[in-house]
Amino acid sequence: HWAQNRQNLGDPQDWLRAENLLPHQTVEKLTKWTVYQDEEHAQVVPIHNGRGPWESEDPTQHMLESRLSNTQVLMPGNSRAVEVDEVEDLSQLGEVCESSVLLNLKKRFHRDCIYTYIGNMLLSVNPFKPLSIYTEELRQQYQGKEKQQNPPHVYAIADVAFCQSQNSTQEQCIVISGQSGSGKTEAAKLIMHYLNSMYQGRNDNLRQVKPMEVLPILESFGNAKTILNNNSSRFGKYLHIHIRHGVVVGTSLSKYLLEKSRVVFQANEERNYHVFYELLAGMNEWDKQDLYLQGAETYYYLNQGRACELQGKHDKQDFLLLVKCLETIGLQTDQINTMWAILSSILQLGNICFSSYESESFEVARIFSEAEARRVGSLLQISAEALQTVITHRVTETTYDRIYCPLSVESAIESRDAIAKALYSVLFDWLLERINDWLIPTEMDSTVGIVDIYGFEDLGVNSFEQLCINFANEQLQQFVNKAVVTQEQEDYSAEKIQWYPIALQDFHVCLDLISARPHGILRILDDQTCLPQATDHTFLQKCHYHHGNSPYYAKPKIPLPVFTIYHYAGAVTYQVHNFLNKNHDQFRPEVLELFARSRLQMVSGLFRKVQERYMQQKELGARGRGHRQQPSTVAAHFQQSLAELISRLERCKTTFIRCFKPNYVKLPGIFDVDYIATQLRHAGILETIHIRKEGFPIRVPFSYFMERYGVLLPQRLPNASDKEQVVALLETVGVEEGEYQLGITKVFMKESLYQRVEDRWSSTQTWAAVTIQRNIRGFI
Ligand code: AOV
Ligand code: MG
Repeated sequence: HWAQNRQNLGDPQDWLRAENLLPHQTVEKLTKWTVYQDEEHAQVVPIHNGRGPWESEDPTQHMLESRLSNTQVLMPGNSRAVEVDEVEDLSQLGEVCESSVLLNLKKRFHRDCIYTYIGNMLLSVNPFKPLSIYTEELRQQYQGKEKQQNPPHVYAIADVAFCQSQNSTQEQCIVISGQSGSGKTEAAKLIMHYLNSMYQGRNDNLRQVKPMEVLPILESFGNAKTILNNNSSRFGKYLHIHIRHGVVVGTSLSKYLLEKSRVVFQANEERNYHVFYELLAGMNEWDKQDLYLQGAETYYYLNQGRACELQGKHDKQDFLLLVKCLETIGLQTDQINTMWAILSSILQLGNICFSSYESESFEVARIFSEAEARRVGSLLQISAEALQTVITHRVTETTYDRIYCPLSVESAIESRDAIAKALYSVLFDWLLERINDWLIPTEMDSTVGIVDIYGFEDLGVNSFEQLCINFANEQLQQFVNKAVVTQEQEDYSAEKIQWYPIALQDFHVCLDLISARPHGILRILDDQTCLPQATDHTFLQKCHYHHGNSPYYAKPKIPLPVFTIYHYAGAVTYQVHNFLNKNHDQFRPEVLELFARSRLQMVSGLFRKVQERYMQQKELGARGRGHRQQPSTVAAHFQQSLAELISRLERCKTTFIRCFKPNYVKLPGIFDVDYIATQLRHAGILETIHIRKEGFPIRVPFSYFMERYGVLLPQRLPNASDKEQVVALLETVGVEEGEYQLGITKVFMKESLYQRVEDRWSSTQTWAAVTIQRNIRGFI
């Protein structure tokens, strides 16, 4: 009310006092105000002790909140509400230091402005609450606009990538990084949603493929609760949005290393993949009986973390959605039923227990109760006896015969778990193939890629998978650091402007520690995996031997089977138990054979395919004998796929989104300064700002510059180019030496000059976000 009628109502404080809206003391404390205003709405927001009005411990603030709740709440897009000491692009900060960056991010976070730029990079702070900044209206506001025209948003990044894909032959890619739970997957979904809704084809003859419909499938099968994130991605993905003639025509996706061990083991307070709990919560009792299914707590593979229930997640509804999405991608009822049968079989396998008996002076395993194996036999239409034999025996093939060697209880448990993991991973790969079949269009002329891998993590128990995940993050961060410098260089070179780069942190020593030939940790692991007599212990000893003196490596102080690596984002201690086993992870031929003989067509088909691949690998191995070639282990495969990812990214035009997690407790409204400061350091954010700032951080195309600021030029110069007009305009505003340079298509400015231009422009506007202070009332 005051803002709309401010000329008549005088000082906002006087007005509040007169209206008796707030207690007297509160009014006294409120000395600084921000007025948000656009053509239709106005809102006065007091800034109280540097906080927004919504998250103060001061109870009077809540009264204020309820008083203000009837007014228009400001969203990015309603107007440009930037406070005097707050910037939308960190390279515009007057003084760049950790505190100024933190303060800026914090102020914005408390105003629900979670996005901030550093040049072309977007920083995003996870709000841990739904925000209304993802509306259709807002999407339209970003479509086809210059980045500077709107407040920072993930939509702007998506739109720029899309537009560039139309104007350049180079593949575009948005790389999202940040630690576990920082919001990468949510950002990827928002980008997908934006591109699909804003650039959807309207051709009724074409099958309308809605890529968003595959996301619930991917999340059910590929995400799980960890201690760091209730919906943590347990596989890396590279999404490709396919575009033809300027409209999105499909999507495809590549995956990186699924965390298989979660199928059989979960640490405390963690869960298995969502799909298991969804199935048990959502399926009707009748069907569950047919699948021999009971409550989640009864299954060893689901109850180890003691967290079967996940607060805030509606497993039952999610199951119904999952089924709908599976039908949408064209799966037949019998295929879906077979999927449930496979999942139930995995749960049955987990409940198989063993007792031991003595055979030829060895303690060997015997299956305690046959019920579970019989259920798997009936569910997957395989021989229950043969299943029991492969679980409790190792089979060796000779030219004439097969020798069955009984296993110890420990080995039988491993054998049982390996079968469960194989079933899950084969099913997961098959689903991805089906999804890709459904999504991939026949023709396209350009793509926008989105890279969303698992974030850096330090869990309660860190194992082989965490080492791979953290290694991937380290490598990706190395790529980001290099690319930030290169992109700046390119920008200056393209516009023929002289620039001397600053180097960003180089992680190659730590990367070498993990993966260099011949003694990187993963290389030692590969060598050991191929040696029959090697164990997790011999692997650890070799690591200690080769890296004991490295500053990035630490042996345990007491003799525990662990080692520590000082990653770019912190020290992580890895338990070596099962490293060799997890790295080997080959399907045993007798297991493949058993399932390939299933009378269920889908199961036999799945395993026959794996069998063929296995035979091909074996042949290749036999032919390559004598040559030193890459061992076929999980680590080797993972390193190779990462190297391919990085070299693909090197060919792309990349844009970066860096996500931050504001607190450990995953709650809204808490900005843990120390926690974010650590993440800023790890991501090299200060250096990135410096790189941008030391040069000319503001780069505006001549035409857009004139379009926006043209009003500042008293008279347009006749027959002058945009470039000449820009020079004339800048002279009018007043420039100091070295404050700007002219490129071929853009003007490059220092922040100080840009501020002067922007201030001049703002004062000419009748409606703009105007920030006022009590003592400068005369200004408005
Ligand atoms: P991640 O992908 O970075 O972690 P997510 O994208 O799964 O993290 O985000 C974690 C949770 O934070 C989500 O489930 C949401 O509850 C919340 N969240 C994230 N971004 C937003 C947003 N923009 N608005 C509202 N809530 C959000 V991992 O997959 O663990 O590395 O492996
Ligand atoms: Mg994720």
